[in-house]
Amino acid sequence: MLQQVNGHSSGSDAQGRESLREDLQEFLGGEVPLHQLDDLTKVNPVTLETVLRCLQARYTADTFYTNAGCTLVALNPFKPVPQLYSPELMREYHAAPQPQKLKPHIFTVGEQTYRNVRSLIEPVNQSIVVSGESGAGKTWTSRCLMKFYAVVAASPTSWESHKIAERIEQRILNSNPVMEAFGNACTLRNNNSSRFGKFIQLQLNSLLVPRDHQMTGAAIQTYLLEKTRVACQDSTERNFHIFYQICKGASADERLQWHLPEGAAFSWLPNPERTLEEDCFEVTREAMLHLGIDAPTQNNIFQALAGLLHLGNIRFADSGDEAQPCRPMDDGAVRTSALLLRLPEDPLLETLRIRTIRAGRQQQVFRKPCSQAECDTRRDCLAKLVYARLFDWLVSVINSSVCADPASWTTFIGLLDVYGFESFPHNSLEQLCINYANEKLQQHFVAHYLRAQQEEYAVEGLEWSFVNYQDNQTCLDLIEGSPISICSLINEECRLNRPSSAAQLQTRIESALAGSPCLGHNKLSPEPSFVVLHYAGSVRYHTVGLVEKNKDPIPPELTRLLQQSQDTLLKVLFPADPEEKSQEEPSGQSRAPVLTVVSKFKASLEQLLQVLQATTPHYIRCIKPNSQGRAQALHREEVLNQLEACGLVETIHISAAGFPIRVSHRTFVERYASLRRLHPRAPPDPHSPSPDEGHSASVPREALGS
Ligand code: AD9
Ligand code: MG
Repeated sequence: MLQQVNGHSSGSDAQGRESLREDLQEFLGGEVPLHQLDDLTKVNPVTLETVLRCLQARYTADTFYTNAGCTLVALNPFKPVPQLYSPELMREYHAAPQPQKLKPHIFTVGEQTYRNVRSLIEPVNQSIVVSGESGAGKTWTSRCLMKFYAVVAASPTSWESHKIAERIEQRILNSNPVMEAFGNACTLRNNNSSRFGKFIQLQLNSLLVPRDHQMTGAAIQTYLLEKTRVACQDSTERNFHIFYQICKGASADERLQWHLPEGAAFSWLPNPERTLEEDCFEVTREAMLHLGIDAPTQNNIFQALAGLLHLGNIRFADSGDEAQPCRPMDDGAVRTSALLLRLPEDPLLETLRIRTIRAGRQQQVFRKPCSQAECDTRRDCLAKLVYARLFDWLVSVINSSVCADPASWTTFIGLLDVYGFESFPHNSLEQLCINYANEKLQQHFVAHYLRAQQEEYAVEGLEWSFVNYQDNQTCLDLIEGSPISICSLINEECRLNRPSSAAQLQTRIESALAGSPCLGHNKLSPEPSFVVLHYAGSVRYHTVGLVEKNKDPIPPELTRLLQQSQDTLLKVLFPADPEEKSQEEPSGQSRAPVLTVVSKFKASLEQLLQVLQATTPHYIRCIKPNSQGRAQALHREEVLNQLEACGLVETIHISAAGFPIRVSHRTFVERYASLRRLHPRAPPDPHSPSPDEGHSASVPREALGS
């Protein structure tokens, strides 16, 4: 008999006895202690208050997962609970005849999706949408699920040997530390906050061993990295982890080579004294190595990153004469960054300080010295450009290392882990995009589950009293709708390319969208801003710099400069232009940006949703018990807000009253037609309607037993 783990009895016999005891207790009218209620559909009555009390009782009893009908609620323990994620427990869920009868766990969801893709009845690609606000535990959850599949979907002989780094499962797992080092950072909400969205398709193959799918590869798609963080961090936050890792973990030789002496101060490296678990350079290096990024290439990457840190130390002073370029305040920083990025020093300085413009009929070239602020912007832009290309390149290298040949996989399980809803004292385009993505996912849930299920019952003529839910379509209309929305107004400002102040943008948004109930009132803010009432709370977005960020202009001289680098990595990231196009910036106002940040983001979200819609979705709702990240502390108000925002009570109502199993009529007939031979058909009831092809066979919860 295996150990008792956090209320997880390990044998299915024990589980069965427990469940029988609960049923008996219920039947006899006895109260089941709240912390033992595994499914929130059993809470009576289902209200925000009772659901919260149940979750609170379970949290106090160190029980972190609870079913809520079609979703799983995951409370963040904010402390290590290793026994909850052990390979033994993974195998127990995998081997259980009915994993849903075991204690609620992310492994139940993992196992269910795994069984669904193997199903002979209706094998469909699956997806697991992990949602929740920043710091709620999404990345942790998807990491654990990946480990789960690496264990259960590995080839049977490899269970003992799955530590071998060359194994595909291990390589897929290695993508996590690398992507988190380069794409995560410490924010006010989470020490390891994802600053990019990720959708990973775990590719499975049933060709080798039918009905026993094995993981043969993975494909990773990322969404909008918050690249501004490279050059601009809030004083209480940090840059991407990798910068701290190289500064803290470099060897003495590397320090010399990368010009990173112990204790060196970098303006783009705030709060270096904070030591986080994520500052582990060795883990990143090791994982990169296993993904095929060899030591010289790694060295190249880290040297370029050190170059960016020195670039950030370049400060400019106004020359006092408009015709003269600004002066660098520290020649050393220019020299070192040029050295590390293997760029020619003078052209680097010139590119940062002087704009070249082609204008007039003859397309004459003008050289215009930049103001101090413009020099800073160009310096920041250079760093963002390098970092974003490096990140994309890393993702493509990882993909080429883990992606399976199309012929070697048949189905996939998709794991979605995007940046969670966030609201800071200062919010800009990054938060608008992040919260927009969360609205889209909430809408996917609402459309897929809350609305579609009820509409289907109505079509099928089932007795059903409609459950009201909060539809966030109005908020999405405000953000992305047509013809006028926040996105369209910001895009229009970019297209018109006219000088307009932050205050004007605020006025335009507030007057053009005044009718939307999701646009809040902006009375108290001294700074130009607008307020959006999101499903998860209201957020004030500051309009200063919003249009410029959306344009994300890259002066062509910067790209040209980087193409001159002698560095092997930068040569790959910035290959020389085959056809030397216009070398200079076109005369200022004439050219509008082709695609704005918001437009690109919107298109990538649409694509993601199309993929999700073609799968059977499963939902895990991560809940953050308190905003300080403390163990054993559940703050009622904070949790209530999250429960309310995600419509959990409505979900429970619909799940409790609804039908847990739905199979299309055609599949049902195909699957069970043979039973007719055993039970000859009864004469048809003249009063009952004949089943239609397109209809589904729904099985009531009571008919399924417990
Ligand atoms: V963000 O939207 O990327 O800012 P996430 O991804 O929702 O956010 P994350 O998974 O990073 O949050 O979790 C935040 C922290 O909570 C982790 O760094 C862990 O310290 C902690 N955590 C989360 N889940 C667990 C868990 N199941 N067990 C222990 C956990 N600690
Ligand atoms: Mg995350």
